[in-house]
Amino acid sequence: MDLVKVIILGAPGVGKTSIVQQFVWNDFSEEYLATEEKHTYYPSVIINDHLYELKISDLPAIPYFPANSFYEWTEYRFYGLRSATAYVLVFDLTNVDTFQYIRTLREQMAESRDMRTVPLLVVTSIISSNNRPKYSNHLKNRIVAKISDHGSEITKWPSAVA
Ligand SMILES: Nc1nc2c(ncn2[C@@H]2O[C@H](COP(=O)(O)OP(=O)(O)OP(=O)(O)O)[C@@H](O)[C@H]2O)c(=O)[nH]1
Ligand SMILES: [Mg+2]
Repeated sequence: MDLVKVIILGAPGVGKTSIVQQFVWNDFSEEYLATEEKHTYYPSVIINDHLYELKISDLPAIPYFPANSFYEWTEYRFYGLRSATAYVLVFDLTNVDTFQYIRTLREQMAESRDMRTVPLLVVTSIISSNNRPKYSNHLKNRIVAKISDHGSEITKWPSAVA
């Protein structure tokens, strides 16, 4: 059985834990409990008749991606940041700083390890506008264009702006 190590990253409060718990438990809580230590989930999925065991790591927001194994050991021991099979980068569509945050992380990752064969998904949430932000198509297109430039893809586009 293949073990797929997935790490969820993003600025504080963008909905990382909510996305993981929705996926693993089909559950959502409006209560905000900041993640203060690593939580690991082990769901299994069957895709094309093949069984994969996922190891999903939900981490507290990290200020930077470790440039090498020395920094990983000293700053983020046991997070497994540099050995993940895939990354999910989460940002809040209503807060452009959170997009800048994952953009910087993505650049640090690319400097730190060869990302050519490492899947990276960008996922967006809408946290701070009661789920009903007034987004112009112009802003939406700019964000999509930025993500495309970055070689990533949107996996979940909130219906409120679709
Ligand atoms: N309106 C709305 N609220 C959301 C959504 N996703 C998460 N939230 C809420 O936003 C708050 C933060 O969500 P978390 O999942 O804890 O965010 P996080 O990124 O894990 O936060 P940290 O662990 O502190 O980095 C919680 O109160 C959630 O209920 C969403 O898609 N829409
Ligand atoms: Mg969290």
